[in-house]
Amino acid sequence: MRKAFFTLAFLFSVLCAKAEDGHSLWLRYNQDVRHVDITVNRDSRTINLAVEELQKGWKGMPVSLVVAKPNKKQKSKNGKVQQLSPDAFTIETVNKAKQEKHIKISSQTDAGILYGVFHLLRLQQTGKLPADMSWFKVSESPVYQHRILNHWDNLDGTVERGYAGHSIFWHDNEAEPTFTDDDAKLWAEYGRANASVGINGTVVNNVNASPKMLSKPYIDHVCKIADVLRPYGMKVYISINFSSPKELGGLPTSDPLNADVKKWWKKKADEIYKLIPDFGGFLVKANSEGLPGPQDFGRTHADGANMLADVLKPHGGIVMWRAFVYKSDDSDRAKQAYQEFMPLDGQFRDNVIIQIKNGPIDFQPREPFSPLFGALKKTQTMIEFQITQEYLGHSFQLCYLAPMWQECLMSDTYQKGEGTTIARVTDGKTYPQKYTAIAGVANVGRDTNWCGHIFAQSNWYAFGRLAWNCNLDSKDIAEEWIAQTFCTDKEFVQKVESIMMDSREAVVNYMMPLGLHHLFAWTHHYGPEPWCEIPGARADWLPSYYHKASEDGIGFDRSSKGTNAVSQYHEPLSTQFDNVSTCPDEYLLWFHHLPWDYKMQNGETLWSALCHKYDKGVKQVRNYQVVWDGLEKYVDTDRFKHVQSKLRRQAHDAVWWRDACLLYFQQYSKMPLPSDVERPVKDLDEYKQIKFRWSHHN
Ligand code: BDP
Repeated sequence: MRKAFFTLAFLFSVLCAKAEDGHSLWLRYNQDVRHVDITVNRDSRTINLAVEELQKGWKGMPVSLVVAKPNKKQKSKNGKVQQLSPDAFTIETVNKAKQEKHIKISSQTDAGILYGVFHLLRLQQTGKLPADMSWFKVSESPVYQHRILNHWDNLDGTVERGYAGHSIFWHDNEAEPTFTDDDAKLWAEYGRANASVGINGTVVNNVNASPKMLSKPYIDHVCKIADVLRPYGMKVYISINFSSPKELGGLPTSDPLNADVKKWWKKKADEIYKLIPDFGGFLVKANSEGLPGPQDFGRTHADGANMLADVLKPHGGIVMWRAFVYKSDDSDRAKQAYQEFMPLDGQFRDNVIIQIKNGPIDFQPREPFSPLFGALKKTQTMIEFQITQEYLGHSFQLCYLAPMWQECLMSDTYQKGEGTTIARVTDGKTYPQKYTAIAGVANVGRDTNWCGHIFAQSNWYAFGRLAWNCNLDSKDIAEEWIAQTFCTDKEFVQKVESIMMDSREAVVNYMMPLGLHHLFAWTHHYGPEPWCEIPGARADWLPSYYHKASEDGIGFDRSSKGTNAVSQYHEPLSTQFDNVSTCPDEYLLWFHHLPWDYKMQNGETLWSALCHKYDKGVKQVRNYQVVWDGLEKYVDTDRFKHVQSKLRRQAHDAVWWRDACLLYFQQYSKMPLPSDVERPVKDLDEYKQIKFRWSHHN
């Protein structure tokens, strides 16, 4: 083994000067300088980064980083040769008589070494390393091969549904993309943060893609981004516009079966791979919300996806084809993705993955899982979560999303009997998948603290951790994040963790409890507008399509007596959801339209239950304010005040949600508020006048 020594008197001044503005994320190492010997058996930019990281943070015994080919003869218990992920790593203490005692981090790849280093540092930062390291050994291997952030970044620098400032990738100069040294530095910091949680891919532009993305200057720019991110183990991907051959290439059509169109895409793919040999592939939103797609030419999603897959295949690229499709007709939007994709099962190439949002509608605070996951058997699927809080309070509100993602990943689809959870149908264990992947819509922007709200960082962090290991517990992830982002004090960790774990349920309660969905204000999706009417707007973009409140009751009847969306789920779920007495309360008004005086399991009326849920949500947030105020001594002033003021706004807006929704629905229920529910301070018309404050800073 080639031995190289690195002197580790590391300068922490740069890191620390900025530490408490949130820019350092969860990568805030303790500040004392140590000297540790590090040996490596390979020289590469990634290995150098791994070494640098240890220099910044490691305070234990010497470390050796060993990239080694896997031992082919290594068999698992059942006698089969184990297929180790290239990203897998082992950390173990080498305790041999003839060698200096040290920690060895080994992997097949440089990226695996970097993940191992971050893991070791995480264990140290969270106080999880044993006091006696003599017999320490841990091995890790990711569940999904591709762990990808989707940036909805426009080429003019704006970010669709972004609440943390402008794009880190694009400036407001559409003619020619430019970048500065500061941008490259930011991309490197972004790469480092992603590597620290195992995220290994990024889609750098919006799914609502401009054809311009495929023009030379933009591809060159992506090449620059790829060069910076590569050492961090990250691949870049782009979203493409399906009519690029026509819009950009000047062809008369973009029909995927047209020979010239195929040729155009092939040339484009070759051009991209010439510059970026490890380019990841394309993300495609087609025939969705007005975007072009193969159906414009009488072709299917499979025709479109396969044509692109064929041009990427020789280069090893993949197509992530989104299932977020719904037509403007009077059918139930929640059923449409299933209806469009089921007939195509088995028709997609092996380098196409269908990217499905967790719920059948659209990233609502709570949805049942999309039935498409349990349906497709001969088609590779992946899940798309939304990290950016479009529907969960933007960057104004503290809402830790991991419990929601875990709820979805652990949902049983019953696709192949009990235990076929979403995690297991997307990780290739139920039906084989050549490629496995998971995507999260990023919440990252140019704000100093990256995400607009310090606690929104936890969602970036948790997405990465769950993408690496979807079996991790969201509570453990929260604790890890708190310990690294703030401090390891027990009282602090426990109290903040209880706020975080409660926070998604609180948002559901004060926004849309009991299965209500899409009560959001037109376009910005922040405040309540159950009354919203826009002349000429698509019915399924208006809240009344979803809540269907009238004097006879509230809720969307998706039971067998209604749209029969329940039939898209396997048994026993189908019957469970169909039957109002077995349908879980949290999905009640998702699947059923019920009278206001409907008797709930606990004996109260539906109206009373709804009021209590809304009121509870407000109380939950007020409690966060009290708990946070009691934790001042543990947090630096800037971050303490930042969170305090965000919570103030959250409490204010939770009241807005509760009062506006209850007053609106009360017009139909015509029932009084229960005596223990706080009274509104304004009348409905006043709530209707409230305009959303756009600035993402308080
Ligand atoms: C919706 C967003 C819209 C996105 C769309 C999508 O409001 O901005 O373009 O999802 O996922 O939730 O394509």
